[in-house]
Amino acid sequence: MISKKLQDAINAQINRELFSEYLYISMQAWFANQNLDGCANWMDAQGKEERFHAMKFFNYVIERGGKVELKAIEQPTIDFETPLKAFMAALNHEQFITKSINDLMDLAIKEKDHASRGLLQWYVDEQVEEESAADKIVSRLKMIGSDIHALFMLDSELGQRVFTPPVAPA
Ligand code: OFO
Repeated sequence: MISKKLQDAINAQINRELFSEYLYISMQAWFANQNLDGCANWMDAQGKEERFHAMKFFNYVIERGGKVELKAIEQPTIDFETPLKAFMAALNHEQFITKSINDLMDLAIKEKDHASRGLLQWYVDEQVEEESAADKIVSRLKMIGSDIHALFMLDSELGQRVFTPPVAPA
C-alpha cells in the first residue's frame, strides 16, 4: 500500500497534470482564434497527453490501495500575445513540471517505495521529451521572427501531430 505522504504528493501531481491539460487547451483556443489551426492541433494533442499523464497517476494510486482526491483546477492564462510567447509559456511550464516530478522521485527514494520509483522513472523520461519538443518549437519560432510565410509552414507541420498514448513500461 502507498504511504499517505506519497499518496498526497501524487494527488497534488494529478492536479498539476490536469492543470497542464487545461493550460494547453487554453492555448489551443487562443491559437484557433488566431487562425493558426496547426498550432491549435498541436496544443489539442498536448492536452490529451496531459490527460493521459494525470490518469496514469490516478490509476496507480488506486492500484496501490490509495485514495484519489481531486482538487480545484486553477484558471489558466487565456491571452498569449504571440505564438512565440505561447510556446515559451509551454516550455516554462514543462520545466516546472519536470521539477515537480523530480521532487516526487526524491520523496519515493526517501520512502524506499520502489514501485513508485519505477512509475516515476517513466515520467522523468517523458519530461525529457516534453521539454525538448517545446524547446524545439521555441527555437524555430525565434528563427522565424516576423516571416509570415515561414510561420504558416511551421503551422502546417504542427497540424500533422496526432496524439498516440505513450507506451508504458512493461
Ligand atoms: Fe505532464 O508533462 Fe507536460 O505538463
